Amino acid sequence: MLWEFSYIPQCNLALHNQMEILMPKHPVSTILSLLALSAAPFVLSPVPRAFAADALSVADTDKDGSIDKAELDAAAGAQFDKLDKDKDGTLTKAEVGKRLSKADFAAADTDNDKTLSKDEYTAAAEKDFAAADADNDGKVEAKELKSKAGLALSKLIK
Ligand SMILES: [Ca+2]
Ligand SMILES: [Ca+2]
Ligand SMILES: [Ca+2]
Ligand SMILES: [Ca+2]
Repeated sequence: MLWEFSYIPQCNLALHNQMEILMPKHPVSTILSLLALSAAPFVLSPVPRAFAADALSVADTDKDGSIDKAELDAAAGAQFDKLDKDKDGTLTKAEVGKRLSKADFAAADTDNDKTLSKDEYTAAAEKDFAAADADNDGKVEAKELKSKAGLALSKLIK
């Protein structure tokens, strides 16, 4: 049985769909061990929600259930420092990884030097923040974090 799932790390969309059909037929323990084997948590659907919840728990320092502008800037700055592995004060595309698409990285790189300064990184997070703040109250709450812009924001602050 196991060999059928040995391709999970390279899982494509078709295989993913196929797996969702197959999985309920297997006992939970089997599914869990397969998940551990796969080492590819992004393949499974609950992840975006977890991402949003994590972003809130990381950024919401006053624990009021939402991220305000000050919390955003602090979280984006902290995340920038964490991502800046070589500590040169800028982020290359490699350091940013998949948190920004190529196009979004280029859009954030306003001085076009192929790296993001902390200001550029924070500005990109603020742009996502404004887009995610659907009710325009200056705060992004859990529900707003689950939107497309909210998920983009989550990737930049956690
Ligand atoms: Ca807060
Ligand atoms: Ca760097
Ligand atoms: Ca730049
Ligand atoms: Ca809001």
